[in-house]
Amino acid sequence: MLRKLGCVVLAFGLWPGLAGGDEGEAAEAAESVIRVIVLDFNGPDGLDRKLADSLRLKLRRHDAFDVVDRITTQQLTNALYDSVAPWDEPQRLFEATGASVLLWARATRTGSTVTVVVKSTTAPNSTESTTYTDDTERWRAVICRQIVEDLAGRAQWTPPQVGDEAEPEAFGRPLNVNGSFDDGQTGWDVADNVAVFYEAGPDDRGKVLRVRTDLKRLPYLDYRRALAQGDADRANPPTIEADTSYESLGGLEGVHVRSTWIKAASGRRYWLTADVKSIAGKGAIPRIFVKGFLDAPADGLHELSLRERDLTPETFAALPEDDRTKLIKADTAAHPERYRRECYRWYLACRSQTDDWEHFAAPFPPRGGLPDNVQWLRIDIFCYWPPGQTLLDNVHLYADPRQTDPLPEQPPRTPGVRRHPTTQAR
Ligand SMILES: [Ca+2]
Repeated sequence: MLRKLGCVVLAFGLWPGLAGGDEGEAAEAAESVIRVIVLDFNGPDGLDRKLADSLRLKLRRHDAFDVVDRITTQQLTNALYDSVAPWDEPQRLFEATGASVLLWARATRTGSTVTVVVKSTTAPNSTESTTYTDDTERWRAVICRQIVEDLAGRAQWTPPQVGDEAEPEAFGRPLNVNGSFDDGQTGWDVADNVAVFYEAGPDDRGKVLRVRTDLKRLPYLDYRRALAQGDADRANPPTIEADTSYESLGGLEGVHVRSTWIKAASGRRYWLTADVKSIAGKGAIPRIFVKGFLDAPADGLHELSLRERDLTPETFAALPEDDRTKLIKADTAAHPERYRRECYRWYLACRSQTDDWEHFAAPFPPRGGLPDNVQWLRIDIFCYWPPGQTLLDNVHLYADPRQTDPLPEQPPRTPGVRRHPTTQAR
């Protein structure tokens, strides 16, 4: 837990233009960007250098701050200072970099407690000092966050959390097929009868999905591979030994159960709901992904298509270019789903706290509407750790009944995070 010692001299008043706005909208409230230089301070225990890097990174993510990079900082401090310390004559650095704030920090550890003394000098030369302590393993992240919040004079933006918005009392029809599983595997990956079952559930729920992850992984993966190649029979599945170790299926690959394709609508908001019951191996945390895809240009043949045409990657590559192009064109027209590329991902974490049925629901995207490059959606139920058995029912995808108009996509708030260049629709 963060325990702040001493007064917070950096907060509220150092930069009055930044203090006192609404949480979460720092960018709009900031009147100007403040250029900051963070010095490396090589303390005896090696904590300081990483702290300086973390602080630069965290400040850089904040719209209100512009940070001089580490290499420039090191080169300048070596070039500008000889007998005097940079913090004793900060004007040289201010003039060389255009920065108006100089920060340096000294970290010391006593037992599990880390104490960080941060000194800040604002141009022309007014130095303040603040002490922070933390005794958790995440001390660097905790203290950096506190420093940045103090510098900005406001709490850091917190992303939307599950539970922020109450679940609507009434939805329209689900957009996915057979989320109740009452029609068995219709609308979902087929049962493999080893890890994935559609069967009569308890508690008058009709049919439910049962997923096992407490299995030896290699025999199970061999079986799935044989199924994919038509060399195994679901109706006559192998007996696979149970395994609840870290080496188990749940400890490594986990089990995915995917829905059929759902046409996406850009600008739309959705809700995903699910009922989950952990039956053997308590505290299951299935993640129910909703993955977004686009129809992307193909530059080769899908492995299933190769097999269907009695081709291998080598024999395909040996064909004349015209023939390859024609084959790809014909196959993408016949099987567009094989060439879809993932371009969006969100998930509902169903962290069950009891061994009874629990209901989960959340809207997505967390902010704004669905990006316009998403053409298809697919629900992907992922069960993994702890190894055990999980029942799922009523996994429904709905259009948000509260939404009246399409919403624009909200871009990532972290600078440098961009949509991948290959995720453009064809
Ligand atoms: Ca059901």
